[in-house]
Formats: sequence, structure tokens, C-alpha cells
Amino acid sequence: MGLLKEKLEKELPALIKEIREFTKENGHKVVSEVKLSQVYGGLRGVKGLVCDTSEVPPDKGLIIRGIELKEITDKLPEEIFWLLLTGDLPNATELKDLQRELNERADVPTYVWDVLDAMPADSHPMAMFNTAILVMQRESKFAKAYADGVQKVDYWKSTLEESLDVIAKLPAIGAYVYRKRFDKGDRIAPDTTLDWGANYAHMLGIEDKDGTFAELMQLYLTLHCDHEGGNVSAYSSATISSALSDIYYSLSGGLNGLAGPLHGLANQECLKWIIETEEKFGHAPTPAELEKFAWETLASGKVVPGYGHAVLRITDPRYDAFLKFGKKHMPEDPIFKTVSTVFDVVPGVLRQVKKIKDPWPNVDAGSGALLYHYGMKEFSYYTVLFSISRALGICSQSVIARAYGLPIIRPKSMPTKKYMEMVKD
Ligand code: HAX
Repeated sequence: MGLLKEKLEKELPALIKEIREFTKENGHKVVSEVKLSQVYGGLRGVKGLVCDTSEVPPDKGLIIRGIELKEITDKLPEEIFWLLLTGDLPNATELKDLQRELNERADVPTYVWDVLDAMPADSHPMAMFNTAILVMQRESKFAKAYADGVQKVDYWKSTLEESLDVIAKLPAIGAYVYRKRFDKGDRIAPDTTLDWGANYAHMLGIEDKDGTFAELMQLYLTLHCDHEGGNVSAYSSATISSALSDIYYSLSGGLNGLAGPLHGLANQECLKWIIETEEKFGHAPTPAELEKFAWETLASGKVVPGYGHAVLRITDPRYDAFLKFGKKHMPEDPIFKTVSTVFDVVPGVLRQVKKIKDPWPNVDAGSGALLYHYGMKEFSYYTVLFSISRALGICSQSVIARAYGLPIIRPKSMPTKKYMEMVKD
């Protein structure tokens, strides 16, 4: 058994006992109320979920297990995975043990390559990536344990096992989707001496003479790992998982939500928007030209991608971290410079639109420009990178939900007519 499972086995029982007592004693207390505008407004702000891996205060941004993101941007993604699950950062021995476990589980079944090879050449990389996860469902350790009659208190154990299995394989799958979909040549064998993110960078096959692309992958995979429980991908996954569907079903389901332009696909849309400005004006756009283009985008009924957020009301600290990386490694890159100019201009435009609650950049506003700099110019691939990282949070949340014994998710819906009657009184 790995040290991660050992730690969780030791620490979870006391926590579960505490939660049981807490909910038993306080179950009747009101923690949120719902207005009709929220019912018809995506349940924004309604407190009705529990997520112990991370939280997103509107004025601070992502906090993982009590630690603000800006304090841990130098950590490896696998360290963050340990943190998400346990509440502590791993020591050197624990990290090494987790890396050993991931290496041992990294072999991808051959049929995954066959399925990807059989998909139409113009398939979206996200459709390829999510199909690869789903097709591995036959490997599910939870489904097997459930069929064998495992007790509810032990559900989390096989969920952790299969989470490790799938997380270990995602870099190779993601890298193959890139190489296959964009004709980059044969699959590159993994290098097991590297950490999870650096190995991914290696298998992508992007030229990286000074090692800074691997550094960017580490940062990318760390920054996108989790964003509390109510975002589309995490919430969709949690709902699927609550029906006791296994990780292969719930992770691919949640990541299908990430593939939407209002969620993870915004990183693809955002760079496209920036490149469009260059094409339209024939040169790196000036602030005045960008302002004009932003107004034109709004007038055409489209959103300005990479700006705004359902929860945040400040510049996303994940955007700040990417900006810092860009300033250090590519300050003169023209696309990166445009990203900075967009940041100077767009909030001022969006602030003038009354209905927009958050005019500030989110995580997707700058990441694409950094990838572009290293020659990864295939926009439609960017959400796959996001997905590999987000799997860390989604899997952690699933393991914890199973450990807490949370029931099937089933909020109540009502017809419009009933709401009309309800508010009459
Ligand atoms: N450009 C234009 N209009 C915007 C906008 C933007 N960047 N941000 C919000 N609005 C609009 C909304 O579309 C909405 O308009 P309608 O009422 O006409 O539908 C109105 O302003 C109110 O929206 P809000 O309350 O401020 O924001 P929401 O919580 O409804 O939506 C979104 C949050 C992130 C979906 C929204 O800000 C948006 O569409 N942004 C652009 C797309 C984007 O960057 N998405 C990625 C978000 C981060 C993420 O999840 N990454 O994965």
C-alpha cells in the first residue's frame, strides 16, 4: 500500500466522526436561502454543497486546504494532489512514494491507442481525451469492488486506487492526443526518471532547450487543479459520482463540461480572440484598437473570453501567476505583450457594462499566449492541458465524498407555474 492511502486510512476516521457529530447536532440550522432570481440564475451564490479540498473567496481566489495559491505555485502538481486529498503537503519520502505509485500505474492499455486512432481526423482533442478516459471504464477497481459487495465505509479505497490509476495515465494519453491529432509524429515513450508534469512535457515533444517549457507545464498543471465544488466540471463529476458511477464515468462526464466555451474552452477562445485582433489590424493592436475590438465583440452578442467569473471579483491569482511567468521568460513576445495590453484595456470596457459583475481576467486570459510562445499553436488542444490538471481536483473530491459517505445528489426542481403560485403568496 502507498503512503498516501496509509495516511488517509489513519486520518479519515476521526474526521468522519467529527463531521457525523457536527451534522447530527446542527442539521436543522439554516445556512443559505434561495431567491427566485437564483433559481433562474444558475443557483449563483446558493450554499448547498460541501467541498473540503479548496475554496474560492470572491476577494482572494483559489485557496487550497487553507493555503493561498500564490504561496504554492512552485509546487509540483503531484504535491498538490497530496495536499488536496490530505490537507498537508507531502514530505520528501511521501512525494517520492506517490511518484513511484504513479510511475507503476502509468502504462496505458493498447486498446486506448486503437480507439484514438479510429476517431475521425477532425475530432476535437477534448472529445478524444474524454473518450480515452471513458473507454478505460472496464479497468474500474471501484466497479469491481462494488460488484463483489464492498462495504460503504470502504468505497473510498477503491475510488482512490482507480483515481491513481487514471491520473497516472493522463499525461501519456494527453500527449498522444496532441501528437496524433496534429500530426506531430509517433508516440514518445515516457521517461520515468521525470516527475509527472515534466514527463508530460517530454511526451508532448515540444522543443525545450532551456527546460522552461517543462517549468510552464508544472505551473499549468498546478494552477488548474481545483476550484471548489460548484464549477461545472467539479459539480457534474460529483453528481455522476454520487450515483456510485466509477471514476472513469464521472471524470469524463465532468470534463465534458470543461469542454464548454464558458468554462475550460475559454482558454482556446481567448487566444483566438487575441490573434484575431492582430489579423484585423495587421499589427500588434494599440490600446485604442483593442478597446474598439472589445466593444465590437460585445455588440455582436459574444463574450470577451478570459474575462469575468461566476464567483471571483478580483484579478484571478492564477492569471497573475501566468503573467509573472510570461514577464520572466518572454517579456518581448508580441502575443504575450498583447495579453498585457488587453489586461490594461478590457476591464475598463467591461466595467461600463452594468450587468457584468466581474470585469477582471480569469485563469484563461493569459495561459494560451504562453503555450503559443513555445510553439504549441493548436488552440483546440489547450483545454486538454486544463483537464489533466483538473483531474487532480475532481478525483480528490470524489474520494472525499465517498469517504464522507455523501448520498446521491438530488436537488428539487419545480415547474415555473409552481414558482409563480409560490411567490403570489
Ligand atoms: N464578456 C461579455 N459579457 C459578459 C462577460 C464577458 N467576459 N462576463 C459576463 N458577461 C455577461 C454575461 O454573459 C451575462 O449576460 P446575460 O445576462 O445577457 O446572459 C451578464 O454579463 C452577467 O454575467 P455575470 O453574472 O457577470 O457572470 P456569470 O456568472 O453569469 O458568468 C462567466 C460567468 C465566466 C460564464 C462569464 O463571465 C463569461 O462568459 N466570461 C467569458 C468566458 C470565460 O472566460 N469563461 C471562463 C471562466 C473561468 C473558467 O471557468 N475557466 O474554466
